[in-house]
Amino acid sequence: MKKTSVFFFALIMMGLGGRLNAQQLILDFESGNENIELANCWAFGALAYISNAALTPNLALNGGWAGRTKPLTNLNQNACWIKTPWILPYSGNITFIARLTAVNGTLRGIRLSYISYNPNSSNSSKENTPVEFYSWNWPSINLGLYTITAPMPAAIANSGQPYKILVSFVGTGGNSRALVDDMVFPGQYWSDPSSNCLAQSVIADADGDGVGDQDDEYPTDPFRAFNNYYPSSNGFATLAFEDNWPNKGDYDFNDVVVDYQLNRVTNSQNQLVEVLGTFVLKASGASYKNGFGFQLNGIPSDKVIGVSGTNLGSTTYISLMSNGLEAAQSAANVIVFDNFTDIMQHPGIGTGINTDPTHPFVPYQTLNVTLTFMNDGTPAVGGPVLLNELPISSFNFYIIVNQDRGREVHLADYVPTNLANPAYFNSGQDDTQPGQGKYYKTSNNLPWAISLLEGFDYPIEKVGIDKAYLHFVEWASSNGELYPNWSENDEGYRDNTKIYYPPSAK
Ligand SMILES: [Ca+2]
Ligand SMILES: [Ca+2]
Ligand SMILES: [Ca+2]
Ligand SMILES: [Ca+2]
Repeated sequence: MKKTSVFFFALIMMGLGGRLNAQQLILDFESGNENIELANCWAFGALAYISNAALTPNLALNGGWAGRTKPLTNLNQNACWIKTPWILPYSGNITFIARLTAVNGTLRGIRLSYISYNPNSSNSSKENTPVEFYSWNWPSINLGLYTITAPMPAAIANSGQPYKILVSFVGTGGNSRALVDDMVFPGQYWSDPSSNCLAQSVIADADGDGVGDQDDEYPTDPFRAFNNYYPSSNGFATLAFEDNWPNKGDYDFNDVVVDYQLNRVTNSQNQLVEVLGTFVLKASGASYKNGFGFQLNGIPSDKVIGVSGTNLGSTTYISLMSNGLEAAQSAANVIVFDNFTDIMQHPGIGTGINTDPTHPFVPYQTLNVTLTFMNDGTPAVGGPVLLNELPISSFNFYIIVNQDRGREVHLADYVPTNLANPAYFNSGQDDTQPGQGKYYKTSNNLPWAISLLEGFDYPIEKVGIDKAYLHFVEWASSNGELYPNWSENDEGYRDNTKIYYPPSAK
């Protein structure tokens, strides 16, 4: 076994053209056996390996072996030739050395052509017709050693597409042959010896970011590759808050209702480029002026370049840093809006917006918020953030009640920010117990905020959620084990007379 492995390793290393490095293919004939090169997709027409020992001493080229054509008796480029394997050509010079075997003949020359790959060809080699790009003739019929230098054509260099290079030897008159050695081709080996020497598959990648066009959701943008939507590319989740915290109050969960969709845009290295947050303001059954935002748990503020699209009207209770994040916070905090009623106007009757079916419906308003993590490939001063460092669970949403910055209301068991006022904890019905990881829950584990994946038909004004949703308390107090579908419209789950349905849903 071991011997076989070593043999195949040697075969591969030598067979890819005698020697191989990442930048070029080399054919120096030193294997002494053309079958080795043939097995690795080189091809030869009327040309054989010949050892220096078999040549008269003044004809020897470099090393122990060279290639020798048959007598060059016509101008047909398909008579005597060498053809490379499929390569991805790089820019640079094709070089080799050559000399004639005798001083006879009228004309001797070398022609170089490239052959493009056609995977759909009926021809088993999948080769298109050769295109000549270089022609050189011996200046006179002599035995001198010539170095041939031909630039890789710009049309194929660095194209990322597979080509072969065809080197043809031509002549008229006489019977001298050509000797050739030390051939160098700039490019990357791209044949597949295990598949009839066809080209390896090529994945089109127009922007060169390493993500193929088929998978790249930004195929012409090298700095972006993927969208990562929550809850889906065309879906919204819903946040609903009760603003009487730390008291249960009317517990109607309609004091701030916001639909949201997040898109964490990443590049080919799974680094966050930006977070696009779409927030649809739907209802605020509140007399308070409530704000809304979120903390990125575990993400320091210096990892964010900037924030745009927020609505921070005229109030002054929020202080921002130059990057648009809230000041005096150790983790990144985005205040999306500081006063709901600046954005959706109260209809002029009753206490709330879109929570009383007898009052006028106020059209929803949408805020598109962008958090920028990288600008044209450059991260913020704090360095890049990987997608898995910002799971959806690290979005820590909260409201700020009535412009009292310290009075934050978060989802159950989400931590307060640095600016929360600890005096509120364990007052009213709040039973926050940091030592147990318990936050924003009553002693009975009831929350003050919920996030629902598939939307939420919230209660009408001042009707407790437990009266509208008949299994809410069992669900919440069991930490979600009982009635996981409590919010669905199943028989016996809701009292529809206590739920607000917007006019379009009626
Ligand atoms: Ca790409
Ligand atoms: Ca891209
Ligand atoms: Ca309420
Ligand atoms: Ca309310």
